[in-house]
Amino acid sequence: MATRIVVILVICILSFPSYQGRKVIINDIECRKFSGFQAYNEGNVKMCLSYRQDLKNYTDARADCASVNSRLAVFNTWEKFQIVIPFEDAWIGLDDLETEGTFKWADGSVLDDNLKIRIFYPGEPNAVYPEEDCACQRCWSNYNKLCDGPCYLAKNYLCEKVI
Ligand SMILES: [Ca+2]
Ligand SMILES: [Ca+2]
Repeated sequence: MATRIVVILVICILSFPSYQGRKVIINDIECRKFSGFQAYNEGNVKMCLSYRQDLKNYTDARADCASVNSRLAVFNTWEKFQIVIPFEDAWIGLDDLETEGTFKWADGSVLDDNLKIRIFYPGEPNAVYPEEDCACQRCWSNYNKLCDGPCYLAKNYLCEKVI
């Protein structure tokens, strides 16, 4: 009986795509030459990301990414968004700091309306407080998508190397 449980557990672990559902490409060398960065993929899309858990506000997170020649990560397609889904309480490169209600990615492009509906949690962005100008992934445990939240909050964040 105990053996059977162990076997089932091992099968479950081996069949899990990767750690916590994150789609890491284990053997990628292109990204790993940059300290702290790993390759992730979804379909034909590959992204080079660093998940930083040292809790910074949005401005400081953005500056930290820039200090290693990267940017807050841009998930501007549905495929790319699949990559960010498992990450928790993390700033990404999306905000409406410039014009309230117009979300822009860290590459300067405006968030597509159709994508906006799909990547924000239902009812978000809601600008409950005037300072809710920054997009955060899984800001609350039951939220598996983006919310707009106050940019001064200290959170994890995702940097992206454009390669
Ligand atoms: Ca806002
Ligand atoms: Ca909100």
